[in-house]
Order: sequence, then C-alpha cells, then structure tokens
Amino acid sequence: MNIGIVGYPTYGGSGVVATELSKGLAKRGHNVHFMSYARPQRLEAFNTNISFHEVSINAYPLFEYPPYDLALASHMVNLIEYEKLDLLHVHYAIPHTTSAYLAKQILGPKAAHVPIITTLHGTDITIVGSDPSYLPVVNFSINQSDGVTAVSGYLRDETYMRFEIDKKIEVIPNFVDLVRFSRSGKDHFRKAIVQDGEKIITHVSNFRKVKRVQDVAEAFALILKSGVKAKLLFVGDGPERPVVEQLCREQGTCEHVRFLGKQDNVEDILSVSDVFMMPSASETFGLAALEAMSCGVPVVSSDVGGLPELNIDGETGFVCKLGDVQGMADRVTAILTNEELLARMRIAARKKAETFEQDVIVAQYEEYYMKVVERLRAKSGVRSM
Ligand code: GMT
Repeated sequence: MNIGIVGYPTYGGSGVVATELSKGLAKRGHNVHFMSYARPQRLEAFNTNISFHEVSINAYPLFEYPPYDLALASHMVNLIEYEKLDLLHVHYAIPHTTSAYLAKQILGPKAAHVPIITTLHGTDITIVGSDPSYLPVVNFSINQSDGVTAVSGYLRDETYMRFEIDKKIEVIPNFVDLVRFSRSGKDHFRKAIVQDGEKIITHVSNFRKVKRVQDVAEAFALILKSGVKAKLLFVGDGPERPVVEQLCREQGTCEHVRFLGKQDNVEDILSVSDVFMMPSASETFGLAALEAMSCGVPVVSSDVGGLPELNIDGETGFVCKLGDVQGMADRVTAILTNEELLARMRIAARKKAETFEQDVIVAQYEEYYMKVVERLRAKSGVRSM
C-alpha cells in the first residue's frame, strides 16, 4: 500500500510511535510517505520505502501564527493525488485530523476512497483537545475520520466520555522494538556513572509540567536519606528542567544527579538502569516506561491513565497514588535493597513488554488498514485492493 503518515517530529510519544510504525510498515513492503514540519529524530537513516516530506510554512509578515494546518492540508492534497496514497494515517488529532479532512474535501470524489485514520495519543484528548478553544473542531474532525484508534483502553474510554464520538474506537496499543530495547552488556557505561554497589534510577521525559519531574527529584532525596547508594539520571529536556535543577541544588543532591539532556540512544541508558520512575499527572499509555520495561527495568509510576494497564503493581514494579512522593521513594528503596525482588521484577517487566512486540502491533495496524480501506472502497464504488 501507499501510506501517508503524519506525526510530530519532536521528542514525545506520538512522534516516536508514528516514526517506528513507518519503519515497521516499510519493513513489510509498504511505501510510506511521512509528513511533518521537520524530520523526526528516529527517521534519520535512509530507507528505500520511506519518503520524508517536509511541510514548510510561508512566514508572511502578516501571520503572527503561520497556518501550519493549511500548509499540511495542501501537502496532503498533493500526496493523495500524485503519490496515489491508499490511506492517510494521522497521529495526534490536532491539527492533523482537521488538515486531513480539509484535504479530502478539496479533492472531493477523487479522494473518496482514501480513508483517514486517526490515532489518538493522549494530550490531544485529555488536555489540549478538551480545551474549549479546540474541542468543537477536534470533536468534528474525529467524527469525520474513517477509522479511529486509541493507544489504550483508558484513552478510548476518556474519548467517549469527553467528546461526542459516533465511531467505534479501536484500541491498538503502543509497541517496542524488543531487540533494540534489551538489556545489552553496557557495563563500561555503568562503570562510568556509578561505583560498585551503587544503583541507577532513571527518568526520561520531555520535562513538561504533566510529567511531575519534581516528584522524581524529591523522592530521590528521600531515597538517599534512607541510606540507598544511588545515582539519578534525568534524560530529556523541557520547560521544567531549570525548576528541577534548582530543586536538586536546594536539596543538596546535585553530586548524585546527572542531567543528560536529549539522548538519541536512550536504550544504552535504560540498559544499565535499575529502576525507572514515571510520576506523571496524566499518561494515556507511558511509552517511555514500556521502553524501560523492555530493557528489564522495573517501573515505579503513578496510578493515572493507562499506566496501571502497563505497569502491574507488585509485578513489573509498583503503582503509587498520584503525588505520593514518600510512597514512591519507599517503593524504589524496597526494590533497590532487595536483590531477589529486583531480579523478579526485571524478568516480569521484560515479559510484560514482550506482549507489546513491534511486529505484532504493526501487523494489527496493517490488518486495521485493510479493513477500513476495503470498507471505504466498497462504499465509494472503487475496486478493492
Ligand atoms: O507526553 C508525551 O510524551 C507526548 C505525548 C504525545 O502525544 O506526543 O504522549 C502521549 O502519547 C504517547 C504515545 O502514544 C503516550 O505513551 C503518552 O502516555 C502520552 N502522554 C500523555 O498522555 C501525557
């Protein structure tokens, strides 16, 4: 199939899923046309089956806010027409689903057989999409999609609750490359960070408020106080980073904390980690936690959103009440001071991650595509594939 994929290029869950899905589909012989305003970080290597299309915006002085959604719609029109796209799969509803709807309206009967599939990821529903300034448009656009998927059962239910959706929302979970994210012997790397007997606690995020990164720093101070010898690695960057840096200075924990910034090979860091912390205030799935689990790292997370579907309390790690910093510190300490528990949770975390194997989930998308394409072709009187 000729598949148009749209996603955000930035460090963040939906862009990673869109990119990895593109690679998975390319591996299965499909031609993928990836559209975004910049090349995503994980789409750097040349791939004969993937073309990247940069959506550039004309920065006319009149535009304080250049209309990216319109430039994207124009790109979609071109690709549907000239690359003969069989379907358009957009990741994150805002504004991608709306641009796709507009592109199809522009092409009219010429594109009647080309379905729009929207994958809902999280804040496009729970935070941004629910904001009154976007809600009517998001609601309308989702209903205009020919297929809608959500990355967790939680997100599907939230979408039905917050919006008036007249479509069946299919749950297709996020996935992980079990080979890339595996516990490879990176002991030299571990030795560079910690001394013998010291443990490594890791947090990976885009340092937005919703990630509650301060909770990690506060819990870490309590963990050190309880006598555990450990280092804390912060991976990623974003608006809350200076706040967390300042907090570490105030707590006097700086010599045990490393801010590594954005990292391309996050698997190397996860590979040597002992516990992963995700105290988020909202998390529809928790892709970063899945990648950690795939590397055999137990997760201590909050209990929000889709996290309890992924992180099984007492098995793959621990699930704590949102904002319970002391509880999280106690759970991390429990894991790091009990080698038997750590070993058991490592195995359980990896085993759970194996249920989200990349090829299996990519095949689920492929099957879903076929179903939606055939349904629309039948409806619009176009020959089936
Ligand atoms: O929070 C992020 O990392 C970005 C955000 C996005 O939509 O780009 O992530 C959401 O989608 C990810 C991939 O499906 C999920 O794993 C994250 O849980 C979700 N983030 C939130 O719900 C806050």
